[in-house]
Amino acid sequence: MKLYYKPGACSMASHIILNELGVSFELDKTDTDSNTTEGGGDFLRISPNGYVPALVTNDGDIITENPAVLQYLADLSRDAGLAPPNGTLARTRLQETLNFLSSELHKSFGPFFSGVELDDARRKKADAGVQRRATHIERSLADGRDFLMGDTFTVADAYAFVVLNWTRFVGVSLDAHPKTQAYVARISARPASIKAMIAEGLMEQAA
Ligand SMILES: N[C@@H](CCC(=O)N[C@@H](CS)C(=O)NCC(=O)O)C(=O)O
Repeated sequence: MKLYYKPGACSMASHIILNELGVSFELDKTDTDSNTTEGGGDFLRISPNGYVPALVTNDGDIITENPAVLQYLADLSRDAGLAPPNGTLARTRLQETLNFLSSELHKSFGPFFSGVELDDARRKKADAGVQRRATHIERSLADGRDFLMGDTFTVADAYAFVVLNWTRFVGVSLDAHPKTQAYVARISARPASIKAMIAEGLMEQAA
């Protein structure tokens, strides 16, 4: 398998899951401005919409869109328990959460990454958008659960972690969401997350 990624971008969720699975895979660093990749390909031939993640499977199929890539990876190993079985209510709940992460939480960061300098009013509005979605995460964790779907780590946690971690880079505070802060620290400390962050240059290898 090959994962097209950008350092620290949403594609890092799939990178974390590949590490969790312990399967062999290649990475190809992508520049979505020039649509080129370190491997030398024309990225638009891989992902015509020009964004990561894009996963090339061992059979040569190309999968895009975070919720689809993450569920494809989870379904490679029932034993890894990264998603409940298809056809169950628990799987529908996971899909509900992945859709929230993709279309609500992830997209609420759009203004910060638009390339346009945000004036105070726009920054405040963008911050409020993230806070509103973080409130939903905080509510989901209110019963003391360790992970978004309950007691078990799933692909939703990798995606939520990567997106919530962007708050550190864009200057959004999670202080109003203490359970969410602890959750981010918890997922960040997983060996698979640390390995992905080191490989993508977000973290230094411990001496
Ligand atoms: N709907 C897509 C959105 C993916 C996305 O927003 N990718 C960002 C990185 S987090 C990207 O590659 N942006 C570059 C661009 O849009 O040019 C998904 O869920 O996979």
